[in-house]
Amino acid sequence: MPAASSPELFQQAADVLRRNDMGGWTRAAPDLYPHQWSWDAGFIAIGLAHLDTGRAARELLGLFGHQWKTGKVPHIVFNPGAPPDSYFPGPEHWVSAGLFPDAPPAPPYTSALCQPPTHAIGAFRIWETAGGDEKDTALGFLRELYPKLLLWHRYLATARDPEGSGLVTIYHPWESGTDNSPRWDAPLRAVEVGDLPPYQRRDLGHVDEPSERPTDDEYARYIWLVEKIKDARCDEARIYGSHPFLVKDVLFSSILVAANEALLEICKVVGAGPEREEISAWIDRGRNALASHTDPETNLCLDYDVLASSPVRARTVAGLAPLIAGSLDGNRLARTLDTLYSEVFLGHPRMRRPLPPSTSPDEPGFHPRSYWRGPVWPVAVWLIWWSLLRAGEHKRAGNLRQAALDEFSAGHFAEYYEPFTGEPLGSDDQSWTAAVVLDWLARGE
Ligand code: 9WN
Repeated sequence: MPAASSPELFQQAADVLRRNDMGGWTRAAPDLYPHQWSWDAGFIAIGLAHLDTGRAARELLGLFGHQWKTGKVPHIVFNPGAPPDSYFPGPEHWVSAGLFPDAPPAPPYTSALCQPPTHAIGAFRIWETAGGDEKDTALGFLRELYPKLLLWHRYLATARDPEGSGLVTIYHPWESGTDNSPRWDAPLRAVEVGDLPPYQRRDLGHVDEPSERPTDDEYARYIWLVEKIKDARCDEARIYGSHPFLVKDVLFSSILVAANEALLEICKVVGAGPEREEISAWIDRGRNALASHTDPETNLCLDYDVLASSPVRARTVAGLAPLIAGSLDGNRLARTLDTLYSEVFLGHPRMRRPLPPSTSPDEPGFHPRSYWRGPVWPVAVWLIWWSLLRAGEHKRAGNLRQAALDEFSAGHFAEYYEPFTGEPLGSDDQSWTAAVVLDWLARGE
């Protein structure tokens, strides 16, 4: 397909979101992902904000309607209308309300995991984007969502960080959103898989080649971890005491810092006061922790395997977490930018365009077609672009945006792209890809 002009591309992206609109919420993709995913919804709201403030607001309010008693926002809200064999593990596998005392009591069911908290970022963008008559709608929305966002962030700062370290602990690679990244290879290898009920993967039916998706061995571990969480009835303390996968995720944690900054902005808009100190303390703690988990040799921020008591050495886009968390001093910003533009990432000689690959091509676990092991993910590019803007790096941000639009303008709105050839991979018409393209086009910088 030839590259579309900006107005055409805007229209095509808007059409993807309309086609994926299931009536007030957006499926992540037409076939592969027929449900609502949590961190996707944050990005989708950013795209929808350019089309319809009220609809963008509903995307997040709807998701938060399924928030657990603990404050957790579930990683998937299952679409009761999706065919039972369309996604695995589906609602019948999780049976959340029956098993988990903290889950919402009635269907639609949810998974028991969570994902990075993009929601406050999306919510504040809805406010920033709304103009004229829509400002009142946006204000009403922020007032309604704010207490739910606060509970969600408090859950992450406490249940998911009982050590008060400033870093969020994940229980499953799916919680990171970067499922089969080499970041998880070592901690997953240490998981001993026991007897599993028979299951059939559904994802492989929706891609051209199995190598674009995680392997069967990874899936067995994913499903085993789900079983362990079900055994613990998703009781956070029990999980912390017995679960075979507990990792401090620096990318998740950096998104939480950025989301807490957005939450402080929302506090100002809605006139909330007393919690501001608490939120500011979370931000400081998060930034300090990310600084102390940055490897001086590679200048990459490293996840921390709680059970092995060791950093996880993998060169992935997550290593740039401190840039996403923001407020780096001049020296650290310069070093982080050097890393981003070095041959390890954007400047790698084989990269088709200067875009950050999910995993460095120099990393032994790199695979150019396999999901989070190398392909370029538009949403990860958006996060880096947005972080550059927040850091005042407007020229770099502009160049990145242009490279992204050049790469993603052929109308596929693919889930991810081969880094050396630009071939679209995974699902087409992925909602969050359309959403970030809309944002790039609408922002124009
Ligand atoms: C598991 C929906 C989700 C994204 C994740 C991406 C992929 C699911 C899967 O799709 O994960 O949650 O079945 O592979 O890795 O980031 O939220 O788009």
